[in-house]
Amino acid sequence: MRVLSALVVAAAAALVALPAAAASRTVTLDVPGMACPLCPITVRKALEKVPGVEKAEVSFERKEAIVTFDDTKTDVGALLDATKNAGYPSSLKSGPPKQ
Ligand SMILES: [Cu+2]
Repeated sequence: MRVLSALVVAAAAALVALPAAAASRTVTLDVPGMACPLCPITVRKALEKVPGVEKAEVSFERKEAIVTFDDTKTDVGALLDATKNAGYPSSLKSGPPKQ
């Protein structure tokens, strides 16, 4: 049974290592509700809290958020929920179409 558990451990380690090779995806979200230069900080923090988000850049001037994420860990819906829950409803502006 020792050999078997070693195999299980190896398989689990391979699964953990796998997401590193996943494709990241970048989308732009329209965030029209940002009213002052501090709003983007709240939006960015909310997006960065979503597991799988690698980078979030939020522009107050352009009222948009550019988010790079691992699409095996999260999706656009989760990003939209995150900004909405932070008080800033958003919509998908550009990026590859939803699957
Ligand atoms: Cu503000």
